[in-house]
Amino acid sequence: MAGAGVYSHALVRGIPESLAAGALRREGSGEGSDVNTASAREEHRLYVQALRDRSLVVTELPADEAYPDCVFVEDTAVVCGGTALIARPGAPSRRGEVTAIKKVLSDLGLNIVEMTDETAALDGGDILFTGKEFFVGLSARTNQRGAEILADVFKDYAVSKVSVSGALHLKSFCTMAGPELIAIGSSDQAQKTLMNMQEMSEHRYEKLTLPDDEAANCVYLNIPNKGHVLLHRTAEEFPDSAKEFGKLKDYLLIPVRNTELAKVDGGLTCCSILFNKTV
Ligand code: M3B
Repeated sequence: MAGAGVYSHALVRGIPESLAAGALRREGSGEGSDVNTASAREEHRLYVQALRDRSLVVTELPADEAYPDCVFVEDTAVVCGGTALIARPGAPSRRGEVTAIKKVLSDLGLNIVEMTDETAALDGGDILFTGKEFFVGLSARTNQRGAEILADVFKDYAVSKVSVSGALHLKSFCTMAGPELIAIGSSDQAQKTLMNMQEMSEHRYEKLTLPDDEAANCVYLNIPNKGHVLLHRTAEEFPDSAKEFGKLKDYLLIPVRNTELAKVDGGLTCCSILFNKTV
């Protein structure tokens, strides 16, 4: 992986029927609102189509009814520079999701490293790769041991830990939105976390502040000859944040609706593992 957003491949997975009743929810999350599975699948289809349209090679794994959260593949592996670190999801009910992911990433030619330490926990949603370094959110789902193992595996990069509370994952309120650009939500938690990250880093990043934390979870693609591409939440969902995205210059902006998976704490990055095989 050379820089943020440089990808040739994507791995996605279907939405099981079991998601609506069985997917984990943070306390108070999407309260009283049932997931409409048909709408969720339609939104997901458009998301996958947006990746395909940008000429990524997309592999789609079928859903597994035994794992209600299996569409959120981001949490199951961290891929960088030809190596896939298979995660050990912090939620015990999600651990089995990695088996199918490991097989397909291995079939795709990646070098597989497993996290066998039973004291380790790591969700990919807590891992922010900026293209230059890693930030690991220490959350209810990712612990010190998980972060240490990641640092061991991706030795070429600095790995800094930041504590995350009041949100599920680090990427619940921040992601990369450009080669040097961090998208960040406006909540105190988001702003504080960004300050911590900046203090630990030797690099200087630009920031894109979004009024809504949820909107700060966007997918940045840097595709040869296509320039900067950003999949972001729609104006209908987050009008104020969409206005901020609209100010980005020289970007192809692709609004993607994600109303249904959001009810079970899923954002745009959650639904794919993006990696580069052309290196
Ligand atoms: C979400 C899992 C939801 C489980 C992703 C990152 C931030 C907004 N019900 N997983 N990776 N979280 O998303």
